[in-house]
Amino acid sequence: MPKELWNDAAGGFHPISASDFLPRERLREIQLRRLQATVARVWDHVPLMRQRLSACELGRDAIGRLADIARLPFTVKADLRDTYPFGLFASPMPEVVRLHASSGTTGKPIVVAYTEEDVQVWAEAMTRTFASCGLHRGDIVQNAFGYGLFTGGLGAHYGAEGLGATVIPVSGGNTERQIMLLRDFGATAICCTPSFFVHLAEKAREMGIDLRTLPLRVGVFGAEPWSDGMRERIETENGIEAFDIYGLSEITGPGVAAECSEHDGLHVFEDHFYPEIIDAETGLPLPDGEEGELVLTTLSKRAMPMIRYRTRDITAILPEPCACGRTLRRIRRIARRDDDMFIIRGVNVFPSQVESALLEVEGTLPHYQIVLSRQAGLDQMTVEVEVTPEVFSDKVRALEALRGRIAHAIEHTIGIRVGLRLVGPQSIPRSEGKAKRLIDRRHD
Ligand code: DLL
Repeated sequence: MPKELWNDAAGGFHPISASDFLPRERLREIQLRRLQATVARVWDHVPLMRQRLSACELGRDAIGRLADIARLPFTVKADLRDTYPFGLFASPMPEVVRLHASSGTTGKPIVVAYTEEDVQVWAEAMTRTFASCGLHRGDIVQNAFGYGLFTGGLGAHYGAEGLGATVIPVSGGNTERQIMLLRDFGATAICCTPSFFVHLAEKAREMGIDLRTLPLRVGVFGAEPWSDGMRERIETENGIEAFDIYGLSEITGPGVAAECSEHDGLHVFEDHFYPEIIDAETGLPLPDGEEGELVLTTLSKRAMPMIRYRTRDITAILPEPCACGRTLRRIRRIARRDDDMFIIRGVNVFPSQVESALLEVEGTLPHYQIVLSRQAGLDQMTVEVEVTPEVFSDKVRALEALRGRIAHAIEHTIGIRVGLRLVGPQSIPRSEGKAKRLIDRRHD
């Protein structure tokens, strides 16, 4: 096993991580056994799923081999809303020890449930996540993911505890206090959304604190898309190594997939979550390497198993073995969701494309918003982007030159000209959790 995978400060290997290195054949046996049990469980306990399986002429024993998964019906977010709050539970309420909920953007929240075993599996997946990010016993982890109905806070909490690290359960928000704690408690790792970290780092600079001089060495970021350009800025400006972690409430919360030290895709914890990529239009499975919608099936969940859940996150499975030695397959970083896309003058645009373009240009800050509006029946897109204080106080000519460079970068990336508004530092609202990049005023 490569040296960097020994996760104990004393040079030991965290035993939980052994599941990351199983021979593929052994892993597939585990997956098959667990998938069969999961299908039997929903057949026995979830009326909607039984109905769906029957409608596809499938039964309790639908799975003979792993490939049979492609015959199972999909589950979508609307199924969770339609059965709100507890309609998809496969465990009786006395066995449910935890509920979480995700608010989403519209309407009722979706509710997810855990048995005691589910919480244990979640903790294990998050422990493996942190191990994969190079953390170990002896690390001090400032957990700035929100604690509460959001799964980020508690999920990360279990992971750090599982490793035997020291957790600072500060939760989200309260930026100045976060900075004081970072400095005074000497955190070696922080976890939060990438946008919140950018905000925190900026505030620290304002307070005259250079994060590079603190013991902080690792950032574990997730819960929203962030580009490679954003990663580069975060790493170089703050002297940390940034890792991407992925997950969603419906499947468990964070802990579905995580980067390793190679930073080349995220390993899916495939012994608990089965990934497939489908063509979002036809619903047909796509071969490894091709980009499409990620579909996940839980293999160990008891309280609320998910069969072929359509995440709407767009990625591809990277089948090649990873240099880190983990046998778990990887997914490419998730830059976008298919419901993030908007169409402007007939062109499909994702906020992440705008982010990548902006961050190529020197003088911009990683704070931006895309505003869609309608004027005289025509859709308009304006990108508001903050520029550094130096540029902002510069002469009009310098600002105009910068505007030209940004406009060119965006046009080059998305193929159309858009409105641009260069704004001074601090003009764009900061988020304490997931950043809101898109403001759609077309139907106001
Ligand atoms: O965001 C769980 C989480 C917490 C993941 C902390 C990572 C860290 P939800 O609120 O249910 O759960 O949102 C899930 O967020 O379908 C993706 O669209 C997006 N997302 C999560 N992680 C990433 C990531 C949590 N690393 C939704 N990159 C998912 C891009 C991400 N998008």
